[in-house]
Amino acid sequence: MAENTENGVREKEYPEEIFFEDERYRRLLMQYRCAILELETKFHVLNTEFSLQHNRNPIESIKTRLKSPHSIIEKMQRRGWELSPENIEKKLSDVAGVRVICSFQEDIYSLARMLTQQDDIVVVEIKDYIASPKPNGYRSLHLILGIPIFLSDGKKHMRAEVQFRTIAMDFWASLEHKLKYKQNIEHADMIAEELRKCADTIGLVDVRMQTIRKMIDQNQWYDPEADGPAAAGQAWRERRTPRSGQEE
Ligand code: 0O2
Repeated sequence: MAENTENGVREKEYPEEIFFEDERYRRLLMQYRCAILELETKFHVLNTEFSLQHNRNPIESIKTRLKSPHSIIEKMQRRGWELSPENIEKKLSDVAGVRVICSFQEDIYSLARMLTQQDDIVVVEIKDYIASPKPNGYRSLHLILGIPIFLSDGKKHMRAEVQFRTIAMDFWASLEHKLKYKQNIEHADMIAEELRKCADTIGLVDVRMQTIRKMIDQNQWYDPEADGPAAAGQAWRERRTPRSGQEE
């Protein structure tokens, strides 16, 4: 879009406006909003049923976000993709995002399994950064899903990203996010290394806390030092369904 200035006409882009002015972009964002609503409802239903069966809530909190027009444009430009509603749908998996925070890793996998077994959900991709943390220590289970939304003119599948984290992993990720986006930070390498060490500690503590909960639930003593916290973690990983195991 051209902008008039005292010096004449200067070219200035206002690409974000297209998301508010162009009906096709407005409709697309509305559809992603609907996908978020569908997912949120599914998680509330799962949480309600689980809490009746197990007498506790697996979900501590749910955060949702629709990627901003600015971030959509920035990502499309960065990847060299032409901006169009069709391309956004085809190329981006994270316009609709839902983050589910749980107390225990085991609950993350239970919820992921219960969700992905629903027959209207399409599993596009699973990235298990809990089993295989990123080199910086980042831990989280990411699912890219196709979610049906039901509109006046029919059904449509929208892609959405679900991130599952424990409370501790979420705490870590929010601090690490600050490091990533803060400019000119001194001792960045040393801070990154300290963060990575904290991520490892958090991973171990998450598993130990889970073992303690099991001891309380089952009224049984299990010596964490005997097999180590890693063994406790391994046990629940092996119990995972073939479906999620195969897709990693
Ligand atoms: P925001 O603002 O949270 O949306 P892609 O999604 O294809 O661009 P990638 O790396 O293949 O890239 O996807 P991945 O690994 O699934 O990560 C996507 C999102 O996970 C990120 O979205 C973050 O939310 C989160 N994430 C991934 N790695 C890290 C990490 O090392 N630290 C933190 N704090 N978060 C991470 P965005 O788009 O970066 O940001």
